[in-house]
Amino acid sequence: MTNALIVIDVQNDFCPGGALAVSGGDEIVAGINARMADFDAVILTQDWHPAGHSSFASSHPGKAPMEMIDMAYGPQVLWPDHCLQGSAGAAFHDGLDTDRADMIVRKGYNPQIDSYSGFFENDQTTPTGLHGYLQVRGIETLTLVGLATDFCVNFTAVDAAKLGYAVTVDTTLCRAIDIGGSLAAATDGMRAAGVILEG
Ligand code: VGL
Ligand code: ZN
Repeated sequence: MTNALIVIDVQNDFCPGGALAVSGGDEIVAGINARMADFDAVILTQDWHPAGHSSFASSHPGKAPMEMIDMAYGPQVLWPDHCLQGSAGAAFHDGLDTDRADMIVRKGYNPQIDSYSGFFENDQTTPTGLHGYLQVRGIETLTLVGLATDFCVNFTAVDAAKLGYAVTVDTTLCRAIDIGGSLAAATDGMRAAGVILEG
């Protein structure tokens, strides 16, 4: 069986000093690099938003970061502006071994729809192409690491399990945003979907 390491959004904006910094986000980089050799394939995801993206609080007058809004596809957390296409904040953390990656999947480029998952945008319908890529390579077993545990790692893991992959999340190589109980909810949701939480 062919396996892949999926490295979620290890980008400057999610690391300390970044626009949407995740506490300890940079602590996982060395450990992720060290695990890359254990896999047949390494795939990176990269959050990649145009200016004025609908997930930014700045796009909604009177709204502040971390408030909720109802989008056409359901409730959405509003974020500070982050991971602007081509910006330093959207670049991978300098220490990440990006040379080892076979594939980089960008997501969140649709101005109207956020995309936490590496597989589908938040409408749960629009595909990124990752599933097709994994299928044609015969990859059936996935290990997920990266940022943030309760958003992009969670959504990617649950989608992957629904698509029929055997999914493990190495929680020692993830860090969470954890707003309003989001980490506990994500942990329950991943377990319920059949995701193995390691660490
Ligand atoms: C993420 C919030 C907004 C993530 C991305 O990578 O978990 N979270 N965009
Ligand atoms: Zn984002």
